[in-house]
Amino acid sequence: MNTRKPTLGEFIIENQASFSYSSGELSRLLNAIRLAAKVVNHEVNKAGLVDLFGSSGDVNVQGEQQQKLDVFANTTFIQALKNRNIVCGIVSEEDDDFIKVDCIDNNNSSKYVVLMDPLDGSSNIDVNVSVGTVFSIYRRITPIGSPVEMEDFLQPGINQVAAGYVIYGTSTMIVFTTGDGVNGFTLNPAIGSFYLSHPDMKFPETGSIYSVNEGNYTHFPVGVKKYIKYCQMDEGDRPYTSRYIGSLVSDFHRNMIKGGIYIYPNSTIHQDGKLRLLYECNPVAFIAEQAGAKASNGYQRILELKPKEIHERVPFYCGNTAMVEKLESFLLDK
Ligand code: AHM
Ligand code: MG
Repeated sequence: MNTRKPTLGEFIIENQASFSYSSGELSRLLNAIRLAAKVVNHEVNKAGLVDLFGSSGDVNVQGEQQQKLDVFANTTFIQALKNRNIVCGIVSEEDDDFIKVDCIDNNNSSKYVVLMDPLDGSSNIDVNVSVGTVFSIYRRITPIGSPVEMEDFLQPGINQVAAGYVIYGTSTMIVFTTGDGVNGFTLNPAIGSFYLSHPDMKFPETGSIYSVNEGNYTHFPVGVKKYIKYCQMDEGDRPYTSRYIGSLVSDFHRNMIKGGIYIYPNSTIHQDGKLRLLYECNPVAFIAEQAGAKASNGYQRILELKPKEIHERVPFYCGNTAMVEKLESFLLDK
């Protein structure tokens, strides 16, 4: 029996026929992300040695300090996508406006746009804690061959063709979905290839981890405060365990494997929540649903929200369905 695990490259080729609207372009796009992930991984791993920790001195569109690795990851992913002429537009957390990609070589025939957070959880970089890349892929709405427009990016999450994340952790993984389940690939650094290590990932039936920045507790809506107290109650399978890394990708990834809920509410300090709908919440929500879980803004399904602008923020509750629904019930019961 052949028990060798397929590489990500082999998996993409083998499954190309099952991708929606398959023409090989999505496969090439995923391959570009795979390549950029390897380059960023290499840099993340040696960051402490080559003075990449710390701030670059610039401030991004959200008014946050950009870290050197943020800038490096942003440039790397954008170049990997641009150089291969496989996307017509890109939105990045690090850039104010969307990027129009001119694909002269193939007559501007690309049909995909990519939205991404090139290095999420970057405040964790300096302290050697896991960070991630999050990406979301859509088919454009405007005609192929014309420059992309804002409407190509402001699509609800249900239109996503593929989404995923890279986690630069104790090992480096790419986890993604094309709407046909979730698969995780682990990098073998000695060989430089990603291997299918986590096929058909599913949230466990039940969860007992809640992940939230409790330092902001007093600023949370009453319903969220009540839910946190519920998690801490000594009753039935509770108290739940509290685990919070402060890196969405890492917190979500752990909860998908162990069972739990990720909570980032609106609050008196973050009126609309902190996480970005288009390139943080939507891709994670797509993966969560494909893995049998739920993602909500407290009242509505994340994937059905109609975005108004590219850097829009939204409250985010994501994880085991029963846990998310319990939290929603506390929000409704003021
Ligand atoms: P970033 O995109 O600036 O890195 O911020 C997003 C991160 C998420 O990964 C993480 O879950 C959250 O911000 C942590 O925020 P806080 O420090 O307020 O708990
Ligand atoms: Mg981010």
